Amino acid sequence: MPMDPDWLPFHPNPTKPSFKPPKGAVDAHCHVFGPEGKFPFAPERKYTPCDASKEKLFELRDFLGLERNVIVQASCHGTNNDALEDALLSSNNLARGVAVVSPDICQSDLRRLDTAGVRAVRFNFLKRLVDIAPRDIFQNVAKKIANLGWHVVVYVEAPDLEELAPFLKSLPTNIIFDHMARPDVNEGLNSKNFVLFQKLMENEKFWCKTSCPERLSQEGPEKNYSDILPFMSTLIKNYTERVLWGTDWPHPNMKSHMPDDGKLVDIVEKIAPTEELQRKLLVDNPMRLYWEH
Ligand code: 0GY
Repeated sequence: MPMDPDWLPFHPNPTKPSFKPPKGAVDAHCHVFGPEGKFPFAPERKYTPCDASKEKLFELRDFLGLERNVIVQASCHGTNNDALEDALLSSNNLARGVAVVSPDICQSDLRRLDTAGVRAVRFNFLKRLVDIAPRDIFQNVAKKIANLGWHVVVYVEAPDLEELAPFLKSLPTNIIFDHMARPDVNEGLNSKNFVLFQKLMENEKFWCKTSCPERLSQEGPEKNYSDILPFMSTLIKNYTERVLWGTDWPHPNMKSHMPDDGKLVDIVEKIAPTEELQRKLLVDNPMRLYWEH
């Protein structure tokens, strides 16, 4: 099946970043797609991407000066984590995974994923990406994975946060928000939803990824996504111990433009202006969550 006609493939030759990430830096949000010939996309998917292989991902990691990846199961692969598992097993312990699992997954399959390097499940609340499961299904999955020491990664948009917050608080594991729960840049730092988001972040079970300027910025790459950067710096300053960063390569569903991954790395210096903040964001925090247990 060819990729969707409006699909933008990942950047063919990103710039070498001028910012040099600290030793051991982790890209804590990226994906592998296919290759479709070996790992077919899920029949229930909402989009058909281009192939984005583990080899390409690891090559980009080295080129950008990063050392590790957290690979997140994308919706186009549904609950079949074979491509993810294969990438983890060939990563030489340099990758961890976030899976999407079916509610009836058995403990032995969970243990196999754990051995491969999976440390979390993802709950996706974006209607354009998935048919959203009832809450009790998510609750049961969360219970199943809690005793493995895994956590839950949540993909939600800011307007849905208020309604979802009590449910998320009730889950038995840490919760990691993708892309800062997608704040609306036009509403500003003092908007009701971003204030609510920060209030949630006061609770130590919540973490977030200060990622995806390319999806959230209105100003775009010409202005270096500068309108979204204050959201990232605020979270990094206020919740330094519980923030992560990632490229989001290969940038699924980007329709406006394809970001230059090297330039995304250069943004780190702007949102985490000291060496200590950079080390926490890129090394200490993701290592604690994904490698050190
Ligand atoms: C992201 C963002 C998107 C897609 C997915 O699972 C996915 O398909 O996560 C998106 O379209 O916003 O984090 O990759």
